[in-house]
Amino acid sequence: MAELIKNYIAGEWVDSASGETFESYNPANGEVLATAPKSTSDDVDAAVKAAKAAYQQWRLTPAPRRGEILFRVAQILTDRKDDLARLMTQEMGKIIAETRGDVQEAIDMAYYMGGEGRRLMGYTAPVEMPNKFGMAIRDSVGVVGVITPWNFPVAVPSWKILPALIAGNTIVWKPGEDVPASAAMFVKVFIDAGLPKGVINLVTGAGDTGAALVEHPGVRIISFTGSTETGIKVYTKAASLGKKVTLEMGGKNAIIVLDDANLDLAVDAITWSAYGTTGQRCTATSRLIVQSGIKPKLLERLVEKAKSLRLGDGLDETVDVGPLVNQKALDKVEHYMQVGKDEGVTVLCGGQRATDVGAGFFFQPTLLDGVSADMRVAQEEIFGPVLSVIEVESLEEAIEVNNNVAYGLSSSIFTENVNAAFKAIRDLTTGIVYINHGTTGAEIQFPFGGTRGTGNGMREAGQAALDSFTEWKSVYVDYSGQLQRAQIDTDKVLGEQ
Ligand code: UN1
Repeated sequence: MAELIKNYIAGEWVDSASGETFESYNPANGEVLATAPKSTSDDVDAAVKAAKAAYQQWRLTPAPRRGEILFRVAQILTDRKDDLARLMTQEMGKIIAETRGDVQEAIDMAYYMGGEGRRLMGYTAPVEMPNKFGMAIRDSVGVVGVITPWNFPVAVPSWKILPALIAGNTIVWKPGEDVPASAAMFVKVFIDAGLPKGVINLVTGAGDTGAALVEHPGVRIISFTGSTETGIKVYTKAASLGKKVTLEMGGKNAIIVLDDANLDLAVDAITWSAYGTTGQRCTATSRLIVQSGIKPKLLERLVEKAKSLRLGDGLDETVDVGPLVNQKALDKVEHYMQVGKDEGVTVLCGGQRATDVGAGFFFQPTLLDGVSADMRVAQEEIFGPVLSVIEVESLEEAIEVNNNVAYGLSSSIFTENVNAAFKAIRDLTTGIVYINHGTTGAEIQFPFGGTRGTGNGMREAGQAALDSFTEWKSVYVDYSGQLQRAQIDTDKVLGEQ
């Protein structure tokens, strides 16, 4: 029977004021999994009020105490990892090994940010006047609006919620509409870890619920992960209201393979970066930029590997690739197959819906050859198991092709030549660069995010995450007990030296 999900506002599980609901489905078989509130601007308003009320106490809770709650979040997530992973696989389709990894990222982030409770480093610097002390400290901001997608139902929200909490902010979270049950189970972890009422609030719904959050005057920061199209709308609206925004949006990530690459390593990395999570990661590899000498051998191995992948329900531990998330995602991938054919590409394998694995939204792992760098299949985000092969002659050409897209999240190069590797590190213009590793698998202690259409210059994870959720407060303490005015104000030093 479908689970009944509720919003979580001011420490209570509640229905939408409108009483309206929507359903989430298992993309592997079409079964209804959960019914959740279709939240209105009234629900968002109630959640923001609760978060505002809770903020006054939470910001004054010593950060090490806040950190202890985050450590408990990590422990409870560890205990519930498998239950949560199973629910996530049922709700959005990726295989159980990947949903376990998704929860593990949240565990890692909870420990990392819990530790920040005893750091949250600011700095001191010398000041111009005698008997005066200066320091810069990180301050909390207020209510943070968190808007997240369905492809990482726990990891991506954790990258936003955990640093926001350790910094002393409170949260209103609107999760992806495909994953309300996973979101509710994640919120339960915070409740059981002892987070005070109102510090985290959940409102489920679709785009209009997110829009109400962006527009609400009580929300000071918006942290958004999703499509570039929606992200830019969020940015525009939030900017007009003077809000701080962190955006993580699309990708068109490439792996470059030079002639001297280790073929076995490259084949494995390309397969999992392109077809893992059914290609539905913002870090997924969707372009293979390959030097002509190694191309025939590499493609032969990749086709063999792609054909050997087992599609099916992600709860089956022997399955390699789950379904796409919903009908819309399937329609988009099918549309791009037509675009590719019209552009004259050759389908080396896959290219269509997989109908032999039940009624789910399965699509065959697909390899497209004969792609030129400016074709739409090489430029636009498809968000499915589709890899476009672009042939190049040199490292320089490979780097130019890599950089010449509207996105800039992740890139990778396979080479045994240290000079080529370091030139790539210098010249690839993405936020993340891998050497002899696929484009996925970022760790939480380093900044995560991208250039160009992928982001707005902010980063998640690592120390950089704190910049999204804090404001700097510069503090000057004059302990001279004397009349003295700063040089900058008067252009001459007054008072006793
Ligand atoms: C995403 O696709 O939105 O680097 C996040 C990775 C994962 C996170 C991906 N750690 O692939």
